[in-house]
Amino acid sequence: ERLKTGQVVPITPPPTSPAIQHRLWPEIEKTVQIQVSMAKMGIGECGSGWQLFAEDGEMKMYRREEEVDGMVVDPLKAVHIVKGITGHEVCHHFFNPQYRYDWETTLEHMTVLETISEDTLVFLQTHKRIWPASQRDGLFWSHIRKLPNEKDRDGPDIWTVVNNSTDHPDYPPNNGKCVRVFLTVCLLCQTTVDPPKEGTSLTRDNLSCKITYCSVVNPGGWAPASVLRAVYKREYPKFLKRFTAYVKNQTKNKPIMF
Ligand code: 16C
Repeated sequence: ERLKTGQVVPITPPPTSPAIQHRLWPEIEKTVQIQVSMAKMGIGECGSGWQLFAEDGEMKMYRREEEVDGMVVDPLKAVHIVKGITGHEVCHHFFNPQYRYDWETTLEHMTVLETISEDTLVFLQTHKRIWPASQRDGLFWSHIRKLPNEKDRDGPDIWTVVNNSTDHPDYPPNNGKCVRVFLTVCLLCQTTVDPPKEGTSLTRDNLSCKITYCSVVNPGGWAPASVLRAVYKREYPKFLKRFTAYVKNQTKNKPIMF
């Protein structure tokens, strides 16, 4: 249809999320772009010495040993392939607070401090204490997003959740019994559909989800390096196995959420 004289044509498309009005938005946007592009890089591509430290079936976990001011801040990158679920379902269960106590075993307490929009929340979490260190808490924004599938335009969308530490005037760090950790986490999920045979309908048996989980946690204060490395070597595999099993179980008799 031809434009009429004087008709106003919008230059930019309408915003997809009301979160863009928020003071944190520029940081959220930039962090999501960086984290997603890093998560998409293969293990070999980074050229920075990822070492495999845990493996179980399709799940592989890599780390780089790094320290900042004598504190262990080893970046982690994990990849997993899970059958029967979609990337949207994985991200939905990772992002939404209503499921968190079901799968997050290190958690003592969780509060949503702010709802920026339906796709962006600010969380305060306290975690279980690891002897002999002080108990930790974390304050972070969390953002869930659907990304276009550039390699297969007709294929399912890619989904991501990015969590990144922030501050809040009412909850300053290291104010009570907890030491504040600093975290940057990216969960990136890509669904593959194996087309059903002609005349049969699509079921969960036709789905598989490639999950990439990247995390950097700075303990924020003294914690013995050996204890810390022993804890994450145990806790990260436990988390990814338990969380993905949880999503499979939650979705098994439900309609597929693409
Ligand atoms: O990404 C995950 N969960 C998200 C939603 O909760 C979110 C949370 C990240 C938590 C980051 C770790 C906070 C410190 C926890 C202290 C560990 C307690 C262990 C208790 C064991 C009885 O993004 C999944 C997170 C999976 C967590 C794995 C554990 C990582 C340990 C890293 C070392 C932290 C330093 C602790 C210093 C004493």
